[in-house]
Amino acid sequence: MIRHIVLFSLLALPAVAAPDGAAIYVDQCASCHAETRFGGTGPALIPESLRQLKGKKLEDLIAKGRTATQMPAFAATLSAADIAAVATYVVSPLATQPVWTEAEIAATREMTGYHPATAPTFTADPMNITLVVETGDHHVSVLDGDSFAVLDRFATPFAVHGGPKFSPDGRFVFIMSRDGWVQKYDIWSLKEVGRVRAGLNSRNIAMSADGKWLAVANYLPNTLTILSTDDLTVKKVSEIEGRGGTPSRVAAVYQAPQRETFVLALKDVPEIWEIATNEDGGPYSEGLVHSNENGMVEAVGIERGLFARRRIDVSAPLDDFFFSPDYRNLIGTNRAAETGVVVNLDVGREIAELPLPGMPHLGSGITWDRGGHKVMATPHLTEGLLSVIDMTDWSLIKTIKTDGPGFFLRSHASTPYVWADVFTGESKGHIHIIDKQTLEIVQTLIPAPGKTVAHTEFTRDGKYALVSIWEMDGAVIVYDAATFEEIKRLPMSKPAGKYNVWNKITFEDGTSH
Ligand code: DHE
Repeated sequence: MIRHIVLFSLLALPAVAAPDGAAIYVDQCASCHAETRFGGTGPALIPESLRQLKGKKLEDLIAKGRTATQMPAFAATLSAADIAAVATYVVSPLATQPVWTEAEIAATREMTGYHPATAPTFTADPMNITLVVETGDHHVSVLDGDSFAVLDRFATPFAVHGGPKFSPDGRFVFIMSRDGWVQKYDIWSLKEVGRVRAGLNSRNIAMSADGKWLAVANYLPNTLTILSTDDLTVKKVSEIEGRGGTPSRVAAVYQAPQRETFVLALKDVPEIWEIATNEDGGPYSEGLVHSNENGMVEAVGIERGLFARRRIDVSAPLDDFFFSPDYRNLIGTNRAAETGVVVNLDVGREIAELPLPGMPHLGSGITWDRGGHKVMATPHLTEGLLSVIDMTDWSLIKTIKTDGPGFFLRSHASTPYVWADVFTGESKGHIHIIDKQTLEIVQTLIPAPGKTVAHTEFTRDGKYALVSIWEMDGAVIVYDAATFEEIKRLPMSKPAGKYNVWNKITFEDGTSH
């Protein structure tokens, strides 16, 4: 009897409705992140942008806010259930592919109207400027590469990713955020020129060899945006579809300078595209080539002129790649697979396979000369090893065991060493210094035990190596590149990548793309 009464009273209780994440979002979040979730003054809140930030981690961030940003703490305003509901809502996929055409992109373009200087406004060597991307509070510091003085520190869009790209004369730099914003900055004037949102979720950018065009590889929508580097206006937005009409994300785009093309890997279809950036239609003066099922090279679907496209079929979609220094061969990996492939861009087909287990991070691969051969090395994201490959016969020369999985490699023509970081695992923060000829680790630096220490860049002359303590209260450590002696620490907010103007514009041996 009592049981029936209890059951009856429970049934009689008014049902408590589960919190509506979408409604809470509109009420509390949309003013900064936009009703569309594409972002406004705050970043986009879509799964593509949030990546691994979900569940408890995301709920904590909503409850406590994010330091050094405008993101407030919601613990006092929203219940734990409300926070969980809104966290679930923002990681849910968008119902339809978003529209982000030329018109939408053009509407975001903001030029500062600054007055460009006619000569550098500083006495430092403009070719030895190093930019430090500080991801802690979304700024870039402009360093004098000789004195290491900070000449300027400017705000960037939220979450910059990948290497900034410099104009061929080193004066301007273009920076991209994961939310698809592209910012142009004038190094001589130490002033922002403007910005535009070229995509909603973007991978990286590439500059054409003549410096006129900037390609933006997008995941969302499935497009490649081409901007004029002069004034950031949109020149072209290409929908990316494989031969069969399957839409695809662009995994990455790079400039192939000798070929005067952009080369892009498609994430969802087994194709590489090469896009001409000169008026004659790129390196196809002999006609467009393509290898058919029988391995025969044939001319097909000839497109000519600026932005003419060539499709190259590969055996599986590639999500990371690298080039030989002459840009004739592309070395690519599908991270899910255990192998890499070499695609010869001249004949337009795969010519070799490489043994590359452990998620190689080819985007940060580098090359150097060893015993008369060009070799390339790549770190692996899931295993403590570096693969060194002979680029003449594509054989694996050595697998160097490291203290843990690494992310970045750097060297310089005038140093005998490669600097490799350990990014994750128990030994994170170790920096290995590897002899380029013996391929042995000659020293391991542990500058900040227990902290993330990663990414090296050299000064123009290769005399100093700059390494990041990748923490909110981090620093850039300047080392003597010959003695490994620490020269100084420059306090920075989670410094990530560092980019020296000279090393980047001359494609210095030892730097990645
Ligand atoms: Fe990167 C470069 C892809 C995660 C920091 N990263 C690149 C490039 C690619 C790439 C294709 C080369 C672009 C260029 O410079 O033009 N990165 C990827 C991934 O696929 C991956 C593993 C997962 C993802 O979600 O994107 C990934 N990358 C990260 C990070 O988690 C890092 C450590 C922190 C962050 O900013 O997100 C990170 N990636 C970097 C940096 C570079 C980079 C600093 C530029 C390196 C350079 O020296 O040029």
